[in-house]
Amino acid sequence: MSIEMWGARSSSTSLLVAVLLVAVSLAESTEIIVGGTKGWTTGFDYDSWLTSQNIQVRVGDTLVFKNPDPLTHTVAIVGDADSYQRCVLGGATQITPIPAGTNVTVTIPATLEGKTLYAVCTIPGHCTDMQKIHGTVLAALANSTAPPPGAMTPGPLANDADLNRYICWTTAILLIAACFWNSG
Ligand SMILES: [Cu+2]
Repeated sequence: MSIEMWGARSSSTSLLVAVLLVAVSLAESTEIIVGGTKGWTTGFDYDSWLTSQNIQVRVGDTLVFKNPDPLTHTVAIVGDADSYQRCVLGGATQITPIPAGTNVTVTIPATLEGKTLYAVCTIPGHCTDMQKIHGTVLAALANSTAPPPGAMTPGPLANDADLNRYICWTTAILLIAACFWNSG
């Protein structure tokens, strides 16, 4: 009886660990909708927005640029602060058009770790109308918070039902043991 019980408990613990691993791996990369409900458009101060939302941009995160307008925007990368400030877009790279009503997703590469991402719209007049965003790229969240693959990790009881079942079985076993002890 007790072997069966521990078997059952161990499989529910494994399930819990698996669920936790999935949760941790999901938490490691964040999807950031640039501008929130505003989307990626002109006349909105993205740099103030990023600061006010206290958003941290990390390697592996995805930035979603949603075009809410009936015209095409782009998202492009400029390499330095001066070009970004003055909207000098001649050296812009990775220029990706975002047709009306569509989205473009940019995944932050590891090469940007510790550097500043400068993203702009290259449609004439849009960068100078504040359609640009910049922020320092932080390292991805450490994997060390998750147990290494295959590691045996003692987990807490999955939930109250498991705890109740555990207490129930333990009590039953003790009662039966006490009966045998008394009858013997
Ligand atoms: Cu634009």
